Amino acid sequence: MKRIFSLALVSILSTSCLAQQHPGAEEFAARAAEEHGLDQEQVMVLLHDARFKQSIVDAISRPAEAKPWFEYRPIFITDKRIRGGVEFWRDNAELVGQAAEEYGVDPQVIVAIIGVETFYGGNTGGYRVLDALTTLSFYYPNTGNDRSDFFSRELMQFLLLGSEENLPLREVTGSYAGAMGLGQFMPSSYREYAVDLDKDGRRDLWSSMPDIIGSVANYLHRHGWEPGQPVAWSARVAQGADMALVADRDYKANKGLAELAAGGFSAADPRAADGIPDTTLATVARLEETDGDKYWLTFKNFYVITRYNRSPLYAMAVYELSEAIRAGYGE
Ligand SMILES: [Ca+2]
Repeated sequence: MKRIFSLALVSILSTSCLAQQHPGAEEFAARAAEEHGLDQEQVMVLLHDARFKQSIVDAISRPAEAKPWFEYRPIFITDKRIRGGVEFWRDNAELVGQAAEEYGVDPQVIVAIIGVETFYGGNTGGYRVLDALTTLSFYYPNTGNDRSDFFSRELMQFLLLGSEENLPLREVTGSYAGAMGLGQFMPSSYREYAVDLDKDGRRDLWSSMPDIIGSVANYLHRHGWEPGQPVAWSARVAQGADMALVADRDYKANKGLAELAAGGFSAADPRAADGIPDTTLATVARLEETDGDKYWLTFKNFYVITRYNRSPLYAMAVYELSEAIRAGYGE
């Protein structure tokens, strides 16, 4: 009886000691073992090496996407980023062309995503991914939108990715949210969508340009990109337009252009609609300019960009940058 009691006591002490390290870490490690067959002890040892970072908590508390469009746009649509995109495309013309062809994606959009995400590799993030995902799994700040479950799942995916890709989990760096490489793939996306385009047996999103470009193209392809189809049109809004047609959180293109026109939203430049059937599906996005709201008809391709990042500001920045790069490249 005495022995059982003391064993139980030791167990409680060790649990509370580890729990102080990272609250929930032990339960997480148990789940890693139970659901994914990972070694529970090894997971605990790894999590012991993870550091809580206040700077990560601060960063997730003030995302760029909380800004209005007129403040968000100038961060990404700059001459420097447009020129950088044209240069990146020229430097990697063959690969970009090959990936666009192979995955059925418009080349300028592949380039623009890498431009918005990391300035063509100039800034892939200096946080240890292990610290980022641990901090956001176990210490998610009270922002009214608790995403700790999401990050906890990504932390699990990160561990699985480590064994699959032979990644040094204590060294890999990325964004404050744990996104990795030139295309800023979260671990789950890395596992699901990254490709080994140079066929060297590894998916390397930091230093293999074929893998990087191919993976972004594959991501767009797998989410339903329609090559050569429209992304977004500036909209003309009729008097008394039906504001219930304006999308809020979900930008799925789910109404025909004719139906949207009947509701008061049509292409500001009618030439944009040349050759596009009025049954083509779209929705309406609203973006805040300095002089008031501006409306856009957005298509399936716009929705696909929101699969990369949910924010319509992000999707519009990628689209505008892609068009400017295309003009600069002379396509
Ligand atoms: Ca490779």
